[in-house]
Amino acid sequence: MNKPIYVTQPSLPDLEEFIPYLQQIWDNKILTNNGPFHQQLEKELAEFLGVPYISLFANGTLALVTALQVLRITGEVITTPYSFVATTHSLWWNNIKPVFVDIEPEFGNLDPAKIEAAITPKTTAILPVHVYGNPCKVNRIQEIADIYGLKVIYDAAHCFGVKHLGQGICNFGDISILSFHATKVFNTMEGGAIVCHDAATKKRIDYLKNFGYAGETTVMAPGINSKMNEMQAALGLVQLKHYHENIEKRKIIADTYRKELSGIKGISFLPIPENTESNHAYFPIFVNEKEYGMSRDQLYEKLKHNNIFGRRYFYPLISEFSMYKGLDSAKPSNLIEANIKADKVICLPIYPDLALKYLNHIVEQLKTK
Ligand code: T4K
Repeated sequence: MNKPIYVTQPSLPDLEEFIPYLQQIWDNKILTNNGPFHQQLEKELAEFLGVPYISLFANGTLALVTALQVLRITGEVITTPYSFVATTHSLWWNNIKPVFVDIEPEFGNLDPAKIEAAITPKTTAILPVHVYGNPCKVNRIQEIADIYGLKVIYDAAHCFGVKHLGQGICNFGDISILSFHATKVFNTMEGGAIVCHDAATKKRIDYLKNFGYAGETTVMAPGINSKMNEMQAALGLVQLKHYHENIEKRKIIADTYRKELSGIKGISFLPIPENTESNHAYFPIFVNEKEYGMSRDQLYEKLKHNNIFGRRYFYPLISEFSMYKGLDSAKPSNLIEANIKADKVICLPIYPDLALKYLNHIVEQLKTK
């Protein structure tokens, strides 16, 4: 195959479908600051995701940073090392100490059984990630948070559209954040959102993303500028119309991988979580070197050599980066399961327009050594 196959490729609507929206922006000259498309997208997304309140952001990272601020989180926060760096960076930007806790082996999410041992008098919140879009053990995490009086902020960056236990996944915890980055199942090129449960919190989030302005002459906090602009919001409105067809196409690819890879010794993949409507955002496989006869990195390089650019999400662990490595909780002996997953994972290409011939090529490469 001459064409490189990347881990993902953004879905975009036909340009003709987007042009009338651009025309409207050009005509009314409202480019940002809670314009009409921004308001419309917030309304449509709240309905679509089955959540009470949503506030749009320029990206998921700024949504995370702001989520911590709106809840006035300080001190120490319990989180997972098995994620994208933005999760922990959001704590750093708020001068909060991350406390890494290991993951459970089944889905790779924060292990509730290990949370309590990491709670100290300085702990104010738990920041779990629904990694690859698979739900954390939300009820157990909430029970712990309730006992210790902690807030729960979910990094749901991978979770657009996921339903769990009969409701939108972002209904769990005190706040959830979403990412609409180009590489996500729903993209506004760059973009993100905070989901919260009450109007007062939504109002304060809206202040914080606009420099802290609470009216023309009042500034309630040193807020930042993290608003979504009208072009992004307009694209979101068009993208939403294609969401279901895109997820259907992703499901066909995920099902094919499951069927074709199930017989390969030494390659495993995650089960479909119970009570969950998945968005098939990622397709991680885990390589057992002894059984497969090739290490994860050898396979990764071999795939690259054959123009297949999978990604090792999430290797290295966040706890391995120099700014976090010195923390007590970053020691590998504290993060055994996370290290196991990080050392074995490759995320295979999955996106709606991945053609069958390319999918077959990927499967073929995995089957032949
Ligand atoms: N929390 C979690 C758990 C996250 O995973 C993320 C982001 C965040 C928070 C923060 O949300 P944002 O602030 O990003 O909204 C990518 C993304 O940049 C990042 O958004 C994402 N997680 C992370 C898991 O993946 P890279 O460095 O791997 O992206 P990149 O540019 O190498 O893209 C991967 C492949 O996708 C490329 O090889 C080709 C393809 N691609 C990418 C882009 C950007 C395209 O075809 N077109 C494109 O425009 O981080």
